[in-house]
Amino acid sequence: MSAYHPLTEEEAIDLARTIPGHFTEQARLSCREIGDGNLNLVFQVTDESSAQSIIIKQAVPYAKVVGESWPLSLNRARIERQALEIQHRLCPDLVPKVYAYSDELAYTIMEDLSEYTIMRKGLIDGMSYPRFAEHIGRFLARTLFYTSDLGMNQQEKKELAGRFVNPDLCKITEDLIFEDPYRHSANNNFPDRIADEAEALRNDLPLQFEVALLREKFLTHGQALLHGDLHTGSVFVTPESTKVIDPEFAYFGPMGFDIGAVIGNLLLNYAAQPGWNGNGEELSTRQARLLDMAAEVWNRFEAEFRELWDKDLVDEMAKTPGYQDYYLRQVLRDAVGYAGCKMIRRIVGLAHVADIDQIQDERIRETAQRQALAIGKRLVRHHRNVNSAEDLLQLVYQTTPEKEVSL
Ligand code: SR1
Ligand code: MG
Repeated sequence: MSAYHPLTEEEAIDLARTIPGHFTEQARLSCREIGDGNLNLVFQVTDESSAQSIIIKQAVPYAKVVGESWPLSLNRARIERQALEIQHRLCPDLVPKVYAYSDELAYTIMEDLSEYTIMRKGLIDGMSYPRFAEHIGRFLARTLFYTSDLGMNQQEKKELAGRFVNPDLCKITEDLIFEDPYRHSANNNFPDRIADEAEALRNDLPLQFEVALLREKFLTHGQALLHGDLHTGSVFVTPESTKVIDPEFAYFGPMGFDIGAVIGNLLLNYAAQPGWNGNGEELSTRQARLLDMAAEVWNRFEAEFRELWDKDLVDEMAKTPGYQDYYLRQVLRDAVGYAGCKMIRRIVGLAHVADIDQIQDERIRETAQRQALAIGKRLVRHHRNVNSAEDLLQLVYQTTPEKEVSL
């Protein structure tokens, strides 16, 4: 019989004491369950005198956001832990360290990041993160390159991919991102005020054609080990430092999916900013900063990825002239398409974002929802024609009438 059960706070404290080099035997430890995500329990165990703390993250056998009617495999805790270990090996300064784990109890004990802020919250508050694009560009380039057929032994890659078969979590993405928003679905969640937008999505066959192409790539294109859910709630930041957490959706998929997740979430915050700042000048500054950041994420990723390719390529055929440019152009186009899909799902699908939903004024919130949908749809529609980060920005400008520019 399985020993699995949800941990109590007392058990979490007992576990924390077993981690070597953290707490003295006399330490007075306290524990809080701080999980506010959709899927897991998160215990923070703190030594009251030294304020040292660690995190114990435990999966529950269902989607917390919905309840026990939506069962989910506990295997995702093992997948998340192994993804964290790989990502930490490739980017030690950008990923929390794993101290211990139990696959049976589906928990991972890891470094606490209590001095950091969840990026989504920081962006809502108008904070600036000048190092973020450089950090996430490096995270994306290194994790995607070194787990792809370009950067790792191709037989070993197939073995590794076998350990990251993640059907339950992929199914969430396949349904919530690539299907529900375009159908009548009990999972969907949007206010009556934008029911016209949801209806338009259901009737927009050219848009659905583009989504079908992106969905097919998500289903079949095992290009590299993805984080799988790289939104701004999966990133802890300070102005100087960045840490990527929560890779439980990890699987081998198209690189553009991770890059698009980052860009789409920056653009969701861009669309939401009028709800967080009425001051015209400050609003323009924040929005310009977000657009610069979105473009820089791609530019930093691309520059670093090209460097790794030139230095550490293992695939002889990939040295063929022109192939690197072609490959990266496809990744950019995928990223733009996935960014758009991610924006659309956060407005009409099951799981939303605080950037938009917590805007107090109903009319400003509605405008932000419509703006996010307009950007998302435009990115999806035109993703196959994009050739640069500048083209991505042009698509965003085209959804703002006074900034209309032709692509
Ligand atoms: C049922 S889980 C809903 C969403 O939360 C996660 O963060 C993923 O984005 C997922 O789609
Ligand atoms: Mg998560």
